[in-house]
Amino acid sequence: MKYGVAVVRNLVDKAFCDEALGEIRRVLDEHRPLNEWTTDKPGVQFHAFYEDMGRANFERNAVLEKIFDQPRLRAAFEKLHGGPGKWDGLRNFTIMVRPYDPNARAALGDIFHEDFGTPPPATLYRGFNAMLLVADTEPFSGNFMYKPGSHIIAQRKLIETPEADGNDPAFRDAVVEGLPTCEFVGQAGDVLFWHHLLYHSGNDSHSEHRLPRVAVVAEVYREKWLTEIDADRTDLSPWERSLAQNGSHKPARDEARIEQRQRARRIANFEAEHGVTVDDKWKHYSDRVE
Ligand SMILES: O=C(O)CCC(=O)C(=O)O
Repeated sequence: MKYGVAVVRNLVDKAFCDEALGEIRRVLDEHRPLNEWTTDKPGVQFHAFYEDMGRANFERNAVLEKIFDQPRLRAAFEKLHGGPGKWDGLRNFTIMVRPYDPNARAALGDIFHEDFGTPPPATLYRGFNAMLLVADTEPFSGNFMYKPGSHIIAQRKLIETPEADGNDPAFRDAVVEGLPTCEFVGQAGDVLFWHHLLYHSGNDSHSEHRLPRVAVVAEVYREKWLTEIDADRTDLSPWERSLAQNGSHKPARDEARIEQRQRARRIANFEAEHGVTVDDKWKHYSDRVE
């Protein structure tokens, strides 16, 4: 809540991490020891798989999707969203690999961003992300870095200036100024959860033992957009509470609108390109608000 991030160690069994790593090797066609991976081969890899057809990508992966079946991780998703049935269970995720870069320095980076995509970012939105490490890392393995507390400052600034671009350098610099930089170093099975307005980045991979960062990042979203937060309620879920750090708030603009338009455009392009009809469910997926 206060930091916009939570790290839970050993949340996912090693057996699944090994299976996921094997599948990532297969997807990347990269079977050498991890410390031989470089930015040339397999290269920095961000490979998304979406059940949600509104993302205009129908690639799925049955092995990696099982991240959503890991019992303790699933229980954490439910707890953060306030109980079973609140989170919609969509299997959207991304493989994120940062292998050793011989030309980089072992250092924390200094450029951070929020992930909302098309500006302006939503002040409330519909969920958060979770990064599972499937292999051990060490400092500067190409790790996730973040500015703790940046989500609160960013939300406050967005409440004051609702049309702002969160990744505009002036906006971004004012958010992260003075905040320390933290790095997610961990072992296979460790998970980091992050708020949608947390400023973050990945460092260049240049660690002592040339260990790459190999992770699967799950989207933990709900279908319905949050349109109001009442900070006085005592039954807010931890996720909702993380959005109430600036007090009660009701955005004046329809924060789902941009996603609805993008969804319609992507699906229309996808249908034209592939000669298929996408199920109506995905066409109206972002229409639901509460
Ligand atoms: O590679 C990383 O850890 C950073 C990931 C990132 O910047 C993102 O998910 O937007």
